Amino acid sequence: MPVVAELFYQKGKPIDIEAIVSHKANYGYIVNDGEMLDEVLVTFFKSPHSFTGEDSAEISIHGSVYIQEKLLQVLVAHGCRMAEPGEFTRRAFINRKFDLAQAEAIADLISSESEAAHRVAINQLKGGFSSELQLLRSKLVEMTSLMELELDFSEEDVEFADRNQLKVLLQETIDKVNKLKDSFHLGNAIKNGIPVAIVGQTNVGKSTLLNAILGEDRAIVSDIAGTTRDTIEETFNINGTLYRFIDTAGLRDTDERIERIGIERSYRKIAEASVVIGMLDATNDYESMLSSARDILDKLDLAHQQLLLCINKIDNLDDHGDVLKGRLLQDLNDNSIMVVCLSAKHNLGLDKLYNALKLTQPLTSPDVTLVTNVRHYEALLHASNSLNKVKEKLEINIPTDLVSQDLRETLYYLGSITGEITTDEILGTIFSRFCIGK
Ligand SMILES: Nc1nc2c(ncn2[C@@H]2O[C@H](COP(=O)(O)OP(=O)(O)OP(=O)(O)O)[C@@H](O)[C@H]2O)c(=O)[nH]1
Ligand SMILES: [Mg+2]
Repeated sequence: MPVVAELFYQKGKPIDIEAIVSHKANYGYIVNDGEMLDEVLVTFFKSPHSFTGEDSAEISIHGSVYIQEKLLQVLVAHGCRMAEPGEFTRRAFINRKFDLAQAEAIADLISSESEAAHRVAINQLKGGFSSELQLLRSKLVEMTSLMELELDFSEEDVEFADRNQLKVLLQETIDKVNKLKDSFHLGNAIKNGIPVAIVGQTNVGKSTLLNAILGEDRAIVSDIAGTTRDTIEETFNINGTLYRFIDTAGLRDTDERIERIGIERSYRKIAEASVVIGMLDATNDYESMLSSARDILDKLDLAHQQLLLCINKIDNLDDHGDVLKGRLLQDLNDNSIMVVCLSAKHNLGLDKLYNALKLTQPLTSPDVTLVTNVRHYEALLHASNSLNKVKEKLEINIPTDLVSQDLRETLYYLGSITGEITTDEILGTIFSRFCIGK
């Protein structure tokens, strides 16, 4: 702030630092060595009412690259330095403007690519996740302190913590931690795109579909069976939800070594996907379509994955695939499977595919806390393990001091999410991922 005040002139003289009013845009000039550099607006933010909690100043200048560079030079010559990546947010965290999970939400907010990812980041920024963790921690602290009090009186053999009450509280905490931990699957999908694998036999039109969705010629399409060898992944935002579409090598028996590696990858992608688009070719005979659908179905874990069958190339049929769809649904006899008829090549029926995709996703309300950060997920995983150890030990009446050690461990992991317990190294890794100026 003093450096800016020194360079900032109003009505021919430097601004009086004592007279600065916080949060007010001031019109004037930047003057260096008696020369005017630009006409500017400067806003001062006095501590503690600023983003970082420290005194700060923002200068609005004209958009010339020359002015930007010159101003930076002048500021540096007067004792300023460039901020490190994430330094503003790091300072704000250190000055307790928000906790670590909220600081990380800022990075997520900046990089959010869809409405859903944005919503999750905003919720985390507002402190939704943090307050849930806070609640868990305070319950655990209460439990731990009761147990540790017992230790002080261990010779007298008293139990301050009612064991049954403790067990109930413990189960509640385990359930809550597990719920948060399990939300990572969806949270991560929302942040990085819900993985949708496009699979099926060769030449059914998988790559054509990927291109149709993206609206560009991303994957090579040809009538030669086995065109796609490696998987191709692209994210695409459909109606506010980010999907990660994965085009895969067509499934068939082959002696070709490279193609076989590609097919193995296809199977891996099927296993990783939340949604599997099983492509079928309407110009193939019905029996081979049905057996292909069954083959794909066999590879899925329907408790965690959704199958969406696409009957492609309906431009070759008079009824747009209605009869085929009816027969398939009847023969597969599984009402969790959706069937859509389309022509990827002629852009027919894509809207039906998008509607079906939307139905594959569990609805999330804005209030539901989703874990989207790998670091948080790992901490919750550790916390869950320690809590399970506490539970086992309580059940077999292991001495209090050993149980409370596991509780302390749980507190440590939960605290590491919000930054109550952190090391410089952890902070360094987190903030180095931010861009400069954030
Ligand atoms: N008539 C018609 N032809 C299509 C349609 N979709 C794809 N094709 C054609 O089918 C052939 C195979 O398409 P691809 O997209 O390469 O098929 P693929 O499933 O990716 O094949 P592999 O990569 O070999 O597994 C190409 O000649 C496409 O033009 C469609 O909706 N209608
Ligand atoms: Mg292909």
